[in-house]
Amino acid sequence: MVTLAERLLQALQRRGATEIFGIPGDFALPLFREFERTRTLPLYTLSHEPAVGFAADAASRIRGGLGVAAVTYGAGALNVVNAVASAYAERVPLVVLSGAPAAHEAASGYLLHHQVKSLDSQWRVFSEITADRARLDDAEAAPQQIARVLDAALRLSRPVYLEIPRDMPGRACADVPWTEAPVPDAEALDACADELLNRLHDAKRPVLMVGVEVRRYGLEARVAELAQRLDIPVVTSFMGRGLLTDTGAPVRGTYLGLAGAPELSAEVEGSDGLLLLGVIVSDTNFAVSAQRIDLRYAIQALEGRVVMGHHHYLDVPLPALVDRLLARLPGPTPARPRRVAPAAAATEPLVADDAPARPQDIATAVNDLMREHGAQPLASDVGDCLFTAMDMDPTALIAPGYYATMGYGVPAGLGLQAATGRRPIVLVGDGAFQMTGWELGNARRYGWDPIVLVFNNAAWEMLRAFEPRDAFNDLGLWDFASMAAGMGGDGYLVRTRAELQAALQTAHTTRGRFQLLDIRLAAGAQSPTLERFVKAVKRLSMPTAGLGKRPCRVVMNLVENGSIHAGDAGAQRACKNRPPSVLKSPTISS
Ligand code: S1T
Ligand code: MG
Repeated sequence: MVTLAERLLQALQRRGATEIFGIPGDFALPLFREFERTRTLPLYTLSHEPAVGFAADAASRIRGGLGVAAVTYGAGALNVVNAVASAYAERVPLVVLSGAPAAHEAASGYLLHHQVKSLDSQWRVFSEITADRARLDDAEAAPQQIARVLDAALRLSRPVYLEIPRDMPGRACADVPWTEAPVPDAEALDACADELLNRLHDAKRPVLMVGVEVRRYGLEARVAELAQRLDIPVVTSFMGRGLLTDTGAPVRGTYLGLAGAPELSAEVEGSDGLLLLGVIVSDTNFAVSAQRIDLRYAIQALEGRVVMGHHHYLDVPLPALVDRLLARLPGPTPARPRRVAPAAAATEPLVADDAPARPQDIATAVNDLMREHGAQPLASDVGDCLFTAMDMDPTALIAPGYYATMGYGVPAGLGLQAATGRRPIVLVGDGAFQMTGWELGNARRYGWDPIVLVFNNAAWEMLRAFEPRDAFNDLGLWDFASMAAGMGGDGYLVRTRAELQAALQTAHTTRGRFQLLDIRLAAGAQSPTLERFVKAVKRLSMPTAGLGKRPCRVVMNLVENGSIHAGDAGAQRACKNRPPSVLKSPTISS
């Protein structure tokens, strides 16, 4: 007899899952017992459910396919909600398996432990943060339900939820069918591909920007080839940083608006044919633009739709679109050789002296390490560590760049190593480490040995940067270096650049134990990218009410001294009778 749990595990494995992260509870014990009996997928238990969700998310992001988080009903499942919400926002096919009361318990008439307002409360919470759901309370219906829900996760690249009453895992169950994705309309696909290529052909300054869907649908190699054949400038979105790294595609860099390289930002914002391929149109990707990008003239291919001007093509899966475009484009000819990826910006090696370590020194030290020993995957938390990652050489990077939840970095590093066997470098601030850094205590029993760089500035610096006067963003100094040994790793107290270089070299050569560099940063020390980001956000948030009625000369001064920026609607109104060139924002230098 093959049990329902075994069928579920086989179906997960067929759809790319390579492990399960979880924390059991009495409502989930029969399910976890089946995990252990069948050994279809390795089970990694962690210490707190947010980390279970983040690790499963990271496993999916780095290798493709489904990530799997298994939790108990109520206290466990509701603890993982933030990680699932992050996966929803960032398009990650994460599968949540939750234990639940057995049929006879649900019918007992008692209020059950772990229950909230009603037995369905949890189901309703997850209906808001998942693309599909099923309660596996009927072994006959279970195979179809499992197939429908898991295939929705992959097709939509979103989290899904399976609730498994504890009297069900051991029930006999038939095999889970494999459902083929619906075939899109060929004629509509052709019309869409033709119009898209015509628009790019007619544009004087076309640009290709790639985003997270390119990785979620496993398209990096094909999109790299498309970039070659289109022969136009290629950039990544902020969230898409690290995409196409291993493909040799000629990616020029990451678009960061006013917080990034001015010439790259100008090329993107000045494009009259901006192709957004799998790019989430979010504030973190576009809000700090000097020149507001008029998306009406962009070509947006996202969530199975393509929008060009007023034309909407509604059923265009990204893989099918990319294949249609490739079929229409001849490969590079000898006359037009393939573009090569620009070499990473040559940064001078770290000066290993007694100067205090700064965020940009961490970027330089990591670049030195990767240039000497090869690229390493990065798992980054939210905070200045993620802005600092923008100055690291392009390499595989996983981070919640849009939903922007803290606590992701360390569990994501563990999930990355569990799923791929590759040793990650984890970038995490002291505030985020306080949330989930303790999961490192689980590394030893699974043989994981990430290198963890703690940006220890004793503050929620990203918030303090906007309101330096507030005391509530100061955290006091925690001695993380001393805590490492108690969790089974090695800790290094790093204050200077010489200590940073030495500790990173030692960490690199030490395997089998996690390595934690507690890098003490001066109060207020910020990466150049965060500095530019803060300046840009402050400039964009300047109150400009009534500006349209001010004399253009006055407005030009405000724009020239950086108080407001050229794209502001009020500024444009004030100078509507003057040539557009009179309003020119100064480029921001750090
Ligand atoms: N809680 C959670 C779970 N996620 C968040 N993003 C926040 C709160 C708000 C928040 C930020 S950035 C930030 C907070 C509290 C400070 C991060 O501090 P730390 O990890 O020490 O990094 P750094 O000092 O480099 O800033 C987001 C942007 O709203
Ligand atoms: Mg901090």
